[in-house]
Formats: sequence, structure tokens, C-alpha cells
Amino acid sequence: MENNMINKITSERAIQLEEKYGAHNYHPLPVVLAKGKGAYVWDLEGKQYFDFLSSYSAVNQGHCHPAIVNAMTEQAQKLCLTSRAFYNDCLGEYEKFVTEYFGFDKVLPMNTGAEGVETALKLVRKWAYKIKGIPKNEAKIIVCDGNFHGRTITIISFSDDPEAKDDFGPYTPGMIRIPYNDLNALEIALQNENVAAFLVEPIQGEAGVFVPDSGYLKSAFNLCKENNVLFVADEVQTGIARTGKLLACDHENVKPDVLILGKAISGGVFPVSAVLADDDVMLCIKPGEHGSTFGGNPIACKVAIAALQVVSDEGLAEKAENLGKTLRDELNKIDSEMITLIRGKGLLNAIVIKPVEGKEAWDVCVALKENGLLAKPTHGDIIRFAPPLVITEEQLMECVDIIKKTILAF
Ligand code: IF1
Repeated sequence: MENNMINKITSERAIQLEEKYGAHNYHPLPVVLAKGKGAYVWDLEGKQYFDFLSSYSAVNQGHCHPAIVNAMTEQAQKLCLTSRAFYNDCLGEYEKFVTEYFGFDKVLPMNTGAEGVETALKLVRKWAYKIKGIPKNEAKIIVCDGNFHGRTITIISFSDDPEAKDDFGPYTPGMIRIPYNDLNALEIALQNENVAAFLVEPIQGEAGVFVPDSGYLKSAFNLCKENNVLFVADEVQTGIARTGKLLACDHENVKPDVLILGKAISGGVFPVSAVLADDDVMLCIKPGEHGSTFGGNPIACKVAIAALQVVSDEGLAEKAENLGKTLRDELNKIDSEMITLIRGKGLLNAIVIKPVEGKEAWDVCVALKENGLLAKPTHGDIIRFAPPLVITEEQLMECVDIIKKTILAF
């Protein structure tokens, strides 16, 4: 009975409930999703859509991937949570798997991306005082204009987005912000002897899929090495095959000193994040100095192993690389003054929309939704195109047709 009633809820009612009882910290597209499979999602009324957001790149492996969901449900029936006060029989197995998978000595398991970033910041500060010998409380971390690393007070403290930051002060000190994709600025900032680390997104997601010049990451890494500064890559959004390689840093053969992963490391079925580093850095943190009730829980461990296994078994990095090229080629063929720029790497892409007769990116997304494709605007004029990496070429071409038809109708 109860179940039936829930199933009978309409989209209109679901939106009303969120509006009345939920905090107003989002402005979603007016579609209520109730089911997902692979590259598709369905709304409450049964209308089918291509998902071109992939939950901000968390569902790279596709919605409800059976291997990942099975891993979760099997483990959920055995043991869900122990805390880290005791050992559990999944964590060690996962730690071995994930460190070998990415080629690091150690992993520190957390849950959300923001927690992963916070963990990395704490880790590099410890390293600064214990190893580099920076005077107490003087450590600096270099970050970039336009960064997005999450929503905690410390992380928004070094944001330059007023929406994310304003009226949340006082802010955490200790950060130096420089322009993104600017090696000169980095070189100058690195002259400060108290710099512990450089924190960077290999491609800036929130900024609108901003791809830096080729060679930027490699040169930035080398500059860090020359100055005994840790290179910290936030691959929460760019990692796990999204950009056409397992990691976006792999495009330039950069192995970060500290690697932050989240989102698709679980295939989007469960919050899992991870910070990876070698022993010289990771062992700076000692028992009692950092942790999380849920970090490294048995379900998360099983889910992450399954999700990473899917990435290799299904060749998702190669798929993202090839289909990304196809997508950008096809989008470039659309002859519309509304599309001013198409950029991206692998299946992390964006188009920049020039408003026509007062119709802007939001209106394009609403029209795309009507035509069966879900995408979300950002910064008013940018639309991200990031389908699950399991999408087939045939499905992708169908999506290109939908996008073309929609844009040309404006
Ligand atoms: C929201 C954007 C994407 C991230 C990077 C850490 C985190 C994120 C590089 C924190 C999170 C999100 C969060 C989501 C929207 C989203 C986003 F639009 F803000 F930029 F993906 F494109 N590092 N990104 O991109 O991870 O704590 O959320 O697990 O609604 O805030 P989290």
C-alpha cells in the first residue's frame, strides 16, 4: 500500500515537497527522476532521457551498473559499518587494490570529495611542518582562480566565486591564489619559502570545463619539484576515465604527490573518496590525527573495487577518448550562431551559448529536456556535456541529433 502511494506521486507533487520542506540551496531543472540504467534516466511519468550530466561525473560507469550494485547489496547484507576503531575484512583488500590500481604506496579513505580535499590540505600542512621544516603555522598552499574543490568553510575560503563564498566568513587563512594556466604566476608564488603545496584541478570543471594549455600540468609539476613543493591534483571530477585517460594528469604523464579522488570511484552508488600518496607524505599523519566514521567502511570498499574493475573491464578510458572526439567533431558541424565555443577532453565537454532573442543556456537546457536529453547550465552561458562513459556510439549520435534539432529550433 505505502509503496503504491509513493509510486503514484506526480512530478509536480515531488517538486512541491522539495520546495516546501527542503532548504533552497539548489535550483534544479524541472524534471523528477525515478529510474536510471546505463546512459538513460526516466522521470516519474516514464519519459526517457539521455543523462548528459552523469551526476557531475559520478556515474561514469552508467546508472545502476549491475556489477557495482551487486557488490553493494551483497556486502550490505553481511556488514555495513565498523568504524575504524576495529579492523574490517574489506578495507585492507580495497587499500591493496586501489593503491596498485593508481600506483601509490598508501590510500586514506574518506566519503565526499570535499572531505578528500580537506584531508589533502591537512596532509600537506603536516608534511610542511614535519618534513619540509616550515615554521609553525606559516605553511602556505597555492590555489588557482576559478577553482572549485567543494563546500566546506576552508575550501570556500580560497574560492573566488562570490556565490560560493560571500557571507560565510570568517575565512581560513594560509592560501595564495594565482591565475589558472599561468606558469609565470606559479613561478613567482613558489618563491615564498613557506609554500607547502600547489592544489590544482587538471581541468577546471565548475569554471566551465576550462582545459589548460598542453604542457601546463607537466611544467607546473616540475616547478613544484624544483622548489620542494607538493603537487596536489584534485581529480574528483576529472578522474576515473572521464577525460579519456584513467586520470587527467595521465595526459601529461604527471604523477601527483597527492591525488584526490571521489565521485566515480564508486560509480555514483555510494559516497566514496580517497587521497593517495606515497609513504614519505602519507605517513606524516599518525593515529588520532585524522579520520571519519564512515571512511573506509565495508560497503564503500566493495563498491569502489567493483566500480574501478568496471572501468578497466569495459575500457572506459579509451571509450571516453574516442567518443569525446566524435562528440566535439559532430557538435562543431552544427551551424548555429548560438554555439560560440566547444571545448573539453574525453567526455568532459562544454558548449558556450550566446543568447539569441533573450533565450539563453537555461532555455536551451529546458528545450533539450523536452527533447529527451538532460544537461545543466553553469555560469549562465555554459552547458556541460558529460554522458556516462558506457554510452554507445549509436546512442551518442542520437544525442547529437537531439542537440542539433534543439539548437536549430531557436
Ligand atoms: C554541487 C560543480 C561539478 C569537484 C572537485 C571537489 C568536489 C567537486 C573538482 C567536491 C564537486 C560538484 C559538487 C556539486 C556540483 C559539482 C560540480 F558544478 F560545482 F563544479 F561537478 F562540476 N573537487 N563538484 O568538482 O566534491 O564534496 O561534492 O563530493 O552540487 O555542489 P563533493
